[in-house]
Amino acid sequence: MGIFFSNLFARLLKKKEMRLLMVGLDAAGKTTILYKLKLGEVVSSIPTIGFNVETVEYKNIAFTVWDVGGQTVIRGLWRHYYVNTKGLIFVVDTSDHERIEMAAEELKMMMAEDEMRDVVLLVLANKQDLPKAMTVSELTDRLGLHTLRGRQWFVQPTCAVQGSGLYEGLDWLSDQLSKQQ
Ligand SMILES: Nc1nc2c(ncn2[C@@H]2O[C@H](COP(=O)(O)OP(=O)(O)OP(=O)(O)O)[C@@H](O)[C@H]2O)c(=O)[nH]1
Ligand SMILES: [Mg+2]
Repeated sequence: MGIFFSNLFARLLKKKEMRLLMVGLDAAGKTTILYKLKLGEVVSSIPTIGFNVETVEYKNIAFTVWDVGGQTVIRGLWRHYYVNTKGLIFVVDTSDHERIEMAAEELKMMMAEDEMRDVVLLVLANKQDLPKAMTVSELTDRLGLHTLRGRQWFVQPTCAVQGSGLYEGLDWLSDQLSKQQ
């Protein structure tokens, strides 16, 4: 997979200072994905009042990762990370039927943020290896993606533990972002 990633990131690097955000409910698979991508040292920190943030800097690409579904009071702090964000990667545990509505709600709220208006949305339909996993079309429906207006979005099935689908998803993101240049 290494060679694919180097090609992909070579393309992303053509753009100056790229910020990508990866969010999702807890246990969706974000940290697993971050490590699978092998971009560099993953730094875990808790800025100001308690929300966990993981960052990886790869040349001029900054990956920032955190959990959505936290307390409302800390949501205001997220804005700090929205600035200059080009791509949002929303990770969903497709086997978690109980919390899909919560995930949909969180996504909707983030998409409504002013700073996120032009952000390209990549949804990773993770944990596709599990027997009860929702299909892409079911997830698309549950997240209400067809109701999004004026937004580029794409749903990629993944299995983060095996690393499958990650490249394809980021490839789509990279294509969209280079079109924006
Ligand atoms: N079966 C399966 N398990 C997965 C997959 N991706 C992640 N997991 C597992 O799900 C659990 C949670 O994964 P994490 O990567 O820690 O999830 P996270 O989104 O970082 O969670 P928080 O840091 O708690 O917000 C771990 O036990 C992973 O091994 C997948 O594609 N399939
Ligand atoms: Mg994590």
